[in-house]
This record gives sequence, structure tokens and C-alpha cells, in this order.
Amino acid sequence: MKTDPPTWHPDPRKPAYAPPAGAVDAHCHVFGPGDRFPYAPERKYTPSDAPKDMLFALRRHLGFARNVIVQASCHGRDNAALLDALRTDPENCRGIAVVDPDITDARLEEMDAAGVRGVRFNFVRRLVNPDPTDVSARLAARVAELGWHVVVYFEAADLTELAPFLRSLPTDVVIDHMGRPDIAAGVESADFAAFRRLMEDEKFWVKVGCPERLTQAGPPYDDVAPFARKLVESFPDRVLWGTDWPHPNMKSHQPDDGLLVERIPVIAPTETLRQKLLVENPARLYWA
Ligand code: 0GY
Repeated sequence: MKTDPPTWHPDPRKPAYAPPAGAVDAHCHVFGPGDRFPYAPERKYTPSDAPKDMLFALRRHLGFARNVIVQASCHGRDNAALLDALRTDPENCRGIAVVDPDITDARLEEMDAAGVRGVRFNFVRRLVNPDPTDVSARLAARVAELGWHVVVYFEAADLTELAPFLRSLPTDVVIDHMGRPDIAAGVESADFAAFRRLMEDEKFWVKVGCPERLTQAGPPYDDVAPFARKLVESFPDRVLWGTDWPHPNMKSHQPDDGLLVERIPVIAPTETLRQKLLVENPARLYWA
């Protein structure tokens, strides 16, 4: 499979907005390097290598202190690159893994010791062939015993069908990319209202980043900001923010991570909201 050109900005600006001490980039990935950590045979894209050293350099450049690294579909269920990154900086990194439903308890405990705090269920069919929900539910019951949570990635069109499963999970549930709302439909759309109704259940958390993937207008992503701001103001104690670096599979443009950080005060307009979004909420979920 042909390697995609780099999806990340080669020279992100130093953001004019400085995040508070202890700020967490709660959604980012590591890719390879492929010669040491091969990409999964079943992958739907082959990224350019974006290894841990690049991620940690970006974190320093952006003024962040910690990372939550999420297993991306291009690495399938082999979490070796993720675990290697976590073990390089165990104080400041936590991870979300994608695992085989029949993984052993010993292996889960090993991952826990390395800093994994959850499993990701990906329902986006252009990226994976999702497991049946009863299989995922059994895995969720097992990881609940470790105090882990579940991260879910799905398209807005699938929310109605998935909602009963999501509500039934015995763990906290973190939703990637605001549930991928249809930006053109507007912040008052029935679908986004349904998403906010789901969020009223206190088990749900939501990541309010990723405007670059949802936008129709392009940078600086003014069309996406009202969605994120609405969630931050409605659920201030259950929102997280991440760069989504290295922006897997992005085709329209290479987002400037400095710009993404500069947008934080637009979606979280007070210092109190930003402290919760960037520091307190991720600390509670990942470092307690
Ligand atoms: C993201 C989004 C994407 C990719 C993945 O696991 C992945 O490959 O999550 C996407 O293509 O929307 O969260 O990074």
C-alpha cells in the first residue's frame, strides 16, 4: 500500500495563547516508525511515520505538559508503538488501546502498568470493520474491573443505532470528535440536540477538538467553533481537548497545530472553563 504524504504541518506556529500549567493534549497518536512498529496488514491507510519523539517535541512547542495517546486504526490491535511511547515518559503519558476481545487478563494488566486507561471502539467503517456490539460489551465489562473507560469513535448518522449500546456500557464513555456533527446543519440541528441529550447522562465525556476534520469553511474553523463552545459551556466538567496530531488520513489540508491551540479561548471563553478543559478534567480521568 502506498505511503500517504505527511498529514501534519511541517512548521506549526508558536501559539499566541499559552495553555495553563499541566495542560493535557488528550487526543493524539504515534505512527511507527514502520520499520520498528509495522503497520497493520488490515489498515485502510498507510501514514508517513510520526513517531514519539516528534509528538513530544510538538508538545513542548505548543506549551502542553502531558499526552493521552490513542491507538489509531493503521496500527490495528498491535499496541507496541503506543506502549513504547508511554514507557518513554510514564509520568506524563496515558494511553487508549485497541485490543483483541480475547486478550488475556495478564496482557491487560501489563498495559495498565504502562499507563493504558481505556480501550477504543471504532465504528467508522471507512477505517475498520467494527466488532459486534455484544463482543465489545463483554470487553468493556472486563476493562471496567481495571477502572478503565471506553473511547468511542462514530459518525453522527450512527448515533441513534449505537445509543442503547453506549448507554449500557458499565464504564465512563469518551466520545471522539464531538460525535462528528454535520456542521452545515448548524448548532441548533435536531441531530446535535440528540447528541447533547446523550451527554446529559454523566457517564459520557466528549472531546471538543478536531475542527480541521469537521470544517467546511477551512481554517480558522469558525464554522466548527459554535459546536465545541456549546459543549464546553453545557458540560464543563466532562470535556477534553486534543490536537489529533498527526492528523491521520487528513486529505484537505495540513492543520497548523499552533492555530488549533489558539482556537481554545474561542471555544472555552473563560479561564475557569479552560482550566477544566485542559487540566482538571483530563487529570481526573487519566491521572487520578
Ligand atoms: C482520528 C481520526 C481518524 C482516524 C483514526 O484510528 C484512526 O485511524 O482515528 C479519521 O480518519 O477520522 O481520531 O484520528
